[in-house]
Amino acid sequence: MLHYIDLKYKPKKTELIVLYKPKPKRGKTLEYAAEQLAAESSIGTWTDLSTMNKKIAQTLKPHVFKLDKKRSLVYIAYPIKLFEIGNMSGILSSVCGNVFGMKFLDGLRVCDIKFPKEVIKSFPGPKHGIDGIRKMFKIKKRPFTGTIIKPKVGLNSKQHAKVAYDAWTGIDKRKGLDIVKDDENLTSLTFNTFEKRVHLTLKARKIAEKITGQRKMYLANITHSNFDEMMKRDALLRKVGNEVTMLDVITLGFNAVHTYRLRNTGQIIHAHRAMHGAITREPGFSMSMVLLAKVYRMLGVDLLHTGTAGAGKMEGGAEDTMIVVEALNKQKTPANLKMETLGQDWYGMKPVVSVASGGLYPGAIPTVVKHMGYDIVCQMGGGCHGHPDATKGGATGIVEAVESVMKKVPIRTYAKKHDMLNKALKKWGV
Ligand code: CAP
Ligand code: MG
Repeated sequence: MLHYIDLKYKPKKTELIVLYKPKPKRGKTLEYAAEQLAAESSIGTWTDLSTMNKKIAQTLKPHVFKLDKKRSLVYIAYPIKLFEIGNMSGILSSVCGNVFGMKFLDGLRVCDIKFPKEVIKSFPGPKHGIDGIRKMFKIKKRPFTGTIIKPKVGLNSKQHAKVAYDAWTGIDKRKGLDIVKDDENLTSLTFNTFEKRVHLTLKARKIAEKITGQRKMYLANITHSNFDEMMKRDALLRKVGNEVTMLDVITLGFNAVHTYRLRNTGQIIHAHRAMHGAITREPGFSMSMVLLAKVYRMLGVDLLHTGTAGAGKMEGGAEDTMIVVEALNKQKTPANLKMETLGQDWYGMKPVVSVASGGLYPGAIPTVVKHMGYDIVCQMGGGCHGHPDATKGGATGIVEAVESVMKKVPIRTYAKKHDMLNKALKKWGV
């Protein structure tokens, strides 16, 4: 049998490094887990093989170069030749594949993968990134404001467009939001077809842009399990001049996201991560959100949902979100043992905009910005349409909350002279 543990081994810069956190069943050691993980994710299996030879072992064998028994961490370096570059599905089938099903494990987390330059360079990355989006929509350095039309599903196309208009223009037709987004489960429904919705919503956008003098974004959800149908919707968006498409990137799969990006239709890609919890949540068997975020940066999305630094309704505290934001918008990140990340050099790949969303309300914006910075989208559905003065009041309340942060005025002080923000704070607090 081959042995993979070599704690004297120094990983090469060209190798792909994986950080595993296994929970072996009773009676199984971390060393045993490490050997099994290394074998199953590369050239080995449960027994020795007559077809194995010295050359394969010498050139392709991964090395377990570090074991952290206290934290149950296993570090493995894989020769790059084990993988087809530019093939994310192939890479993940190796290092995040069968390993999750192995019966000696009670749990396993793939905490991070550090991708070498050759792999990073083999993926397109975001086409626009933060600077491209700011330039296209003429929005200077401040958080973008946005809403998701609510109810998630139920409004017809005309009602949808009306709510979008209210959100873009706000209470006094001056303080509206930058972004209106379809919800993740809004596709093309009998009472609200994609085509009619796009047509009417863009008509509303045109008027909203004219009266506010501001550019507005519509994030149209083209998610479909049939790629051809998705491309038809993409073609419609381009025909009518809508610049942003929204994809549910987990339910679509890596292939669809990568292929869509490579078609290079020029669209800004907003990535919604619905279903990520089935992959990222602990305990049990999971991959970290940091790892998923890195994967989607490589595949080429421009915006990605990241969590809200603990301020909203979804799982994840401030540190969990911050480490994801860092993986999305920095050029180089250091390893972080506490957060179980390996660090990454992006070799010039454009950054992705983090989207704070899920249970947010205007009073939460200072906390969100404090942890996530200015290059983000502050997005709220309930926190807009649940406002006492309806969508218009909610939109203005959100804009005023961002104003308070930008002017560095405490939000409660700012609310004293800003009615819509004041009402939002009264309803949902800070
Ligand atoms: C938010 C939202 C988004 C979540 C997804 C929702 O609405 O539209 O899908 O943000 O979570 O349906 O819950 P609310 P995440 O503002 O009304 O909560 O961003 O964590 O992926
Ligand atoms: Mg949603």
